[in-house]
Amino acid sequence: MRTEAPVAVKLSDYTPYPFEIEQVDLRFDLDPEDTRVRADLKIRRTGDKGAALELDGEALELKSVAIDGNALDTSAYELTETGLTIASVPDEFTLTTEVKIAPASNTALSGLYMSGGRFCTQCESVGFRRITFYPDRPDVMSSFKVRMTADKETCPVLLSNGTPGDAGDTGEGRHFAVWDDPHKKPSYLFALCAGDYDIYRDQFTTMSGKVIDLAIHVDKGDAERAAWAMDSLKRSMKWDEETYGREYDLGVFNIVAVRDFNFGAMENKGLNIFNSAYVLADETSATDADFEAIESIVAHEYFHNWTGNRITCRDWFQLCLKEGLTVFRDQNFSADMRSRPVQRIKDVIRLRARQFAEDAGPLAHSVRPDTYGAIDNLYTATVYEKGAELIGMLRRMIGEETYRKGMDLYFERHDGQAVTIEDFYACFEEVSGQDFTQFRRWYAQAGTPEVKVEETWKPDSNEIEITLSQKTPATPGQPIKQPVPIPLNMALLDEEGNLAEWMTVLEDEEVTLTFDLPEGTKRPLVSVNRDFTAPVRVARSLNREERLQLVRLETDPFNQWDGVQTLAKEEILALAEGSQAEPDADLVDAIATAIEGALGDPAYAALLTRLPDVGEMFLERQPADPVALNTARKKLQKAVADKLEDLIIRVLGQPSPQPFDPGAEQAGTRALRTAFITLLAGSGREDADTHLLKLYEAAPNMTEKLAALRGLAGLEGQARDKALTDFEEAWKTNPLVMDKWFSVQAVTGDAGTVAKLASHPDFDLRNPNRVRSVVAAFAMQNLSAFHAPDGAGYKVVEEIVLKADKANPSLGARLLTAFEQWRVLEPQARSEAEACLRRLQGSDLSKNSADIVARALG
Ligand code: 0A1
Ligand code: ZN
Repeated sequence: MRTEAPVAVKLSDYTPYPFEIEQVDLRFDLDPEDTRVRADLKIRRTGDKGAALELDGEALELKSVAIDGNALDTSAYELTETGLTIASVPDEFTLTTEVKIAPASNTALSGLYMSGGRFCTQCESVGFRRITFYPDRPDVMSSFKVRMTADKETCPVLLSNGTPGDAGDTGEGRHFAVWDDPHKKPSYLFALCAGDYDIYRDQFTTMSGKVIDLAIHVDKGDAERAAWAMDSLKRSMKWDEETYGREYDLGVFNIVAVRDFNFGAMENKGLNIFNSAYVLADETSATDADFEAIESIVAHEYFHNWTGNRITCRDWFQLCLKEGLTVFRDQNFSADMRSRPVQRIKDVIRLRARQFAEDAGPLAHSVRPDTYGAIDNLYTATVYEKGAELIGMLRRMIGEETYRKGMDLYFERHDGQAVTIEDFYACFEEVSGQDFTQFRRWYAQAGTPEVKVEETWKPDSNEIEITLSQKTPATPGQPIKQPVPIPLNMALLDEEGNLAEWMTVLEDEEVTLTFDLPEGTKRPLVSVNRDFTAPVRVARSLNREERLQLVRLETDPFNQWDGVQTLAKEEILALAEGSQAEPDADLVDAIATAIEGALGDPAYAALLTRLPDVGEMFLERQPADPVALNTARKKLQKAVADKLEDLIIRVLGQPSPQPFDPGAEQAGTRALRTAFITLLAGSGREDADTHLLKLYEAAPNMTEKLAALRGLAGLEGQARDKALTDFEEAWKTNPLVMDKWFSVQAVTGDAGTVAKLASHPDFDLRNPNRVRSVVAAFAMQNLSAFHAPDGAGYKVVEEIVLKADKANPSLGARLLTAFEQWRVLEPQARSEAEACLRRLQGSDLSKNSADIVARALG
């Protein structure tokens, strides 16, 4: 059977809801197979007299409907697969509905479901309609009161949004609890959790002296592993007070960790629900990357309390209003907690890997799209990551102080409202006196602008002319692009340092800047887009010599790193295309020198060792041959490893810092150690495997253990098998660590490895983390194997995704985005990928997946 792609929803069709829901009273009688939900909605007409009451509802078994206590006859309403319509309703009334749902069979993980035997919810974007009939849209905000009853033994803890009220026994082994949320909210922020947890508790005193009770709920026995998440939460609360003047607004803040979750975490009011991967961490079971991710996701969800919850989105087209802004806030929090330049580089790596690729392929869409098919597919790198870059540009253009004034005005003016991007920018226009009409094109136009830089040096007059021009490539549905304002931090550099530094906002298609320099000045070098002030691709026709010189003189840490990246990219391309047989010795020297020169800042040095990923190279030259690119990348990596051999052996011969601390300083030291472990694995040294096995066995923390395991996984032989067996034996009862075991093999193996992993007894199609640890790891991080010319990579992924998609459409669709780059591939892989997409299109896919496949095929 073939599923049609969903019908598009359009921004231009927006109309306000014609009723206000003044109060929502929910009563849950919780049971895994038969949960009853009674909703009393106090409703008042605000729009058209004749408007029918339309409520969303999905997978609900309606038991009764009443208006002001009078049961409605089936002829008084229309019930469909997607909702309930009552044609004639009074202007003010209370609607009561009762429905039955079955959380235990909800495998989509949207609405009320069970994870690890506990009840939990996920309502963004459209999960609430799977709990009760309701206008499930973000611009309908209401006060919610919740009363739930559940089995006392299996569910001793009962949580919802807001603050707890009455609680007690109801007899027959059941008990109840009431939660009241004083803040009006849209339904997507509703949450409920019930189960037996271990609880890690703490308190936070806000800037006005209010004491907040904080609690993180985790699986039995895991409480101590929530310590870092709690620490991150308290630092986030403090940071938002200091940086944005935002105080927490309820007496309690609860977090619940669940093992089965489609995304990272969810910002439900006062009750954040997290994928347990972003809560649980300790030295032996979590890597520094895990600690870092926990810190930033805890912050992200907490920051949503103001940017998302107090002020929310009018409709889902405005998703970037809360997500871009909140990512920008969490990135700055992380930069303040750690190192600003290192954070910037990591943010850009992520942006380029995920967003630039999205922007360059068939799934490209603008930061605020004006149409969508399946709403779950709107949670993209473009909305999140590019959305954050746009706020960063706004701040650079008006300065930090004015940015803060604009945010203050936004909070003051729109608190309690559901608003649009236009409302947001109106605040900044008011405080800055600037017009952001042209800037808002960034929200409407998809595609990554390319900025071309041309320089002319006139030695006779000591003048340098710099011509900057911009062009955004066509994207699906948007053949013609207009110029956008591009803020570029620039500098002129010479042997002594910076001759000049400034910011140019490139507003037109082209601009020429001329600088008169003092007599006798040697030709300066031009540094462009320092600190990556704009999310653009910079094109310059510099030769290797000039680029090497630029890396040597660069004073901006981001650009120095980026200069090395560009050199490495060109080298990998030359090696892959065969125009060069071996890596250039000067270039390898330059990379090694840059690394050696940065040893004082090990986190930064570690980033300098990183070579561009194969996927990044797809954007550089097409058609792309992933296998050749991977071989070329390895060649360059080996050359760098050879050059740094003594240093690597010396650094790895030193002990890892003890006692363990997850903070930035030690993490930096470990980052360099793991970078060197990776180089050692790629060195081709005969004793690499025994050396790696020793490092694996001796590693006192998961960061280094996993780096060694990953290095070994990519080699053949006994050392590899020994380490993989040992790791599995040691961690078989810890699912988060076992996810890592699955994923190291998926990123280093081939289609056969994936098939084997998928038939492992612990492979669980119902658990998104586990499925991602195999399929996403393989299809998104092991590109030479996924895009193997014989199509075996595609086939194995297709098979698993078809099964996963049946149970969980959101998961299935996300995995299928791995195909987004298929058109740029070399002919064999390309035709296999197309054949696979066509097979998928002819299969029984969820609407979410059908949407991705249809767009990918375009
Ligand atoms: N709002 C959350 C992310 C999120 C989005 C959708 C979800 O289910 C469909 C779940 C979580 C965030 O930005 O953290
Ligand atoms: Zn978010």
